[in-house]
Amino acid sequence: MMNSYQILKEIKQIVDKSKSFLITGQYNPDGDSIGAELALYKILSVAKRDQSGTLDPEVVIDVVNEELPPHRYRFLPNFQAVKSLEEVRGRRYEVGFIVDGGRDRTGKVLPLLEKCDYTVNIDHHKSRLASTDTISWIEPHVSSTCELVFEFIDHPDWKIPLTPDIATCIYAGMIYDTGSFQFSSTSPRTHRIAARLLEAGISAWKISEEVLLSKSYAALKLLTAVLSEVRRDPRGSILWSVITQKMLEETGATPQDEEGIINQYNFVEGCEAAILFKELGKNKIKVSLRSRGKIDMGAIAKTLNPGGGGHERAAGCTLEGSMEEVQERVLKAVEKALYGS
Ligand SMILES: [Mn+2]
Repeated sequence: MMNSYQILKEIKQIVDKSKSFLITGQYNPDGDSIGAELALYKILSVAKRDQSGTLDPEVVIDVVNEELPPHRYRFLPNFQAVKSLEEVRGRRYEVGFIVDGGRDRTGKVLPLLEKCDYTVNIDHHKSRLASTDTISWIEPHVSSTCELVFEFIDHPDWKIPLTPDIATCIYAGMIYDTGSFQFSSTSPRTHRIAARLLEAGISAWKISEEVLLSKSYAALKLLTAVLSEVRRDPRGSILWSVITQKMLEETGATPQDEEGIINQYNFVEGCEAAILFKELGKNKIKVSLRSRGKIDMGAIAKTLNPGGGGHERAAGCTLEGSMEEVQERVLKAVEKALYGS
């Protein structure tokens, strides 16, 4: 595989000869995905300026996901660049960027990517290593896709000024994926980049409030309901809970309000595996999996459903079956991985 220096050089060559760009990621973008998308939007806008500093009027840069990003990310600079699929229907782009998502996770944006002349995949998910894109830049040991996107700043072919708007987007993604520099993926480089972002003049505390701390009253009610349903296996290392449609109706919570609930379990003493089962509809259950490091949840998610996946410590999949059937199947797989039977 090429090194990042060479990869960024090749991306620059493609960007230089093109005028229309699609930026996408996971069909339901999280903080890292939207942060990387908007940072890249700004990077491409700067790269496509002429010497007088104005953007070539023929240049089109659209950020599109199947679902619009959660409300909480509206504070991010250039959020207005995010378009709905409806708004870009029929458009054709020369270059498609997929950040933090992989083709298989882009949902209804995939047909737009398939029409692109070139696709560039920038990601830190191990399961994306087999990508078929024109350029594939996958570094699984890196904390976030935003941390990779930061490399555009210093590369000699790009030389993008580190303005507060780019820095804000990158910081948002980094704190989202590292849980404010708490998770094991956090490296010395993560902190060095964070220092550069702070030096660029961002309001780190404000970004933390918006991305990680603020929650709706409905989210608090949902959290309380889910926590009250917590269960633990007899051997004591697996904690799980459920989110039912009834809970969502009673609390008025939205899917965005579920973010972070599973982390409440993951760090309970003795817990090696945390699972959250969410009722999506009749016989369809979304399963979120967290590991403290003893077992590889990405591998388990893939075994349960080839469409699932993620990282060793955080993964997920969607399964068919009743809540009881799915719970039994998933618990069996996790128990087998953890205890050997
Ligand atoms: Mn990520």
